[in-house]
Amino acid sequence: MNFSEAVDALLQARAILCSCHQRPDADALGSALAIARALKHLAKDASVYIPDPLNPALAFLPHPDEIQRALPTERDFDLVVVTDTAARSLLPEGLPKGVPQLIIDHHLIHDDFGEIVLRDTEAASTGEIVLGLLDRVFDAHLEVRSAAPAAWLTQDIAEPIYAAIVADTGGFRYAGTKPETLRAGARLLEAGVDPARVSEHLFERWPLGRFRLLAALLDRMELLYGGRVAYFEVPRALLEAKGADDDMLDGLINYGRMLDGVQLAILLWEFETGERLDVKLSLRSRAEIDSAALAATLGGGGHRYAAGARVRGTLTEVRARVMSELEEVFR
Ligand SMILES: [Mn+2]
Repeated sequence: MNFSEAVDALLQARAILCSCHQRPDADALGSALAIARALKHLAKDASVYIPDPLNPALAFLPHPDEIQRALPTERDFDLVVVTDTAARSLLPEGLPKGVPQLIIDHHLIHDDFGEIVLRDTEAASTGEIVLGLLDRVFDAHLEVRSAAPAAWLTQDIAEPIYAAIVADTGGFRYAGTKPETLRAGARLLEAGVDPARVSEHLFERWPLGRFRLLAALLDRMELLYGGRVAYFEVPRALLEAKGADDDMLDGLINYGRMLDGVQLAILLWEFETGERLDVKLSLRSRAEIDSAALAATLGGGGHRYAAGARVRGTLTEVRARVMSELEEVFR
């Protein structure tokens, strides 16, 4: 992976807008927050722009008040940094036009978009790439200006990066967790991160609606192909009945993959887009099943063991499409 273009772009830009994909998760948001904070340490004018409502579970990350929901129209940006985003269609609304974009990402399947692309499909998280990038930015900066702070990795930069890594590796458990991942984790703890605080916020502070939703989900699980596929379907009415929202569904699909013998877990849910209901597809796999390839047949993408898509159509229509793709894989 060649960092130099990204390093140059960050060092040369004066006003930088940091953003990430719609409905940000900890990896996307943590990465964007860390970059913005680090750039401020370099006396850059850095802003974080996230127009979507924030998942309350991520509000513990440092400086949530710095996240802007609307773009200041009078500002001119030299660079837009977009983290953890594989497709142009996942970009947030309202990014400034005509400004070069630096994309930092680790997804296997992706659109070719952005003027500068820093992509490592081997990285377990975007956060890990960001840590390597910021090291190089500060190294390069030190070469030109001796007054730069030597210890750039302060606690408020380390914590969002740690949250990004922990979330995307399921707490250093998933495939993709490498020696470097754990070394990065150790370094972030040395920088002052409290690991119990981060994992408590990410994994253990469920709203009641999420518990009720999980119970309903497990109750409705269908096992297909002799128990190799766990299938979940969530109509909008179910979310509403349980007092849950889309954010609370995040990660619940993992329960399908926990069942012994399951190679692929599938979750379909009705997603409100504003003007209509679309269907979101979430996939988790193990062993020889390639989630990203399966999601790609429905216009989505992701990683080998975790992928998704957003599909236009009714739940019944999308289910039929998914079932016929499954036939190809499992028959
Ligand atoms: Mn990610």
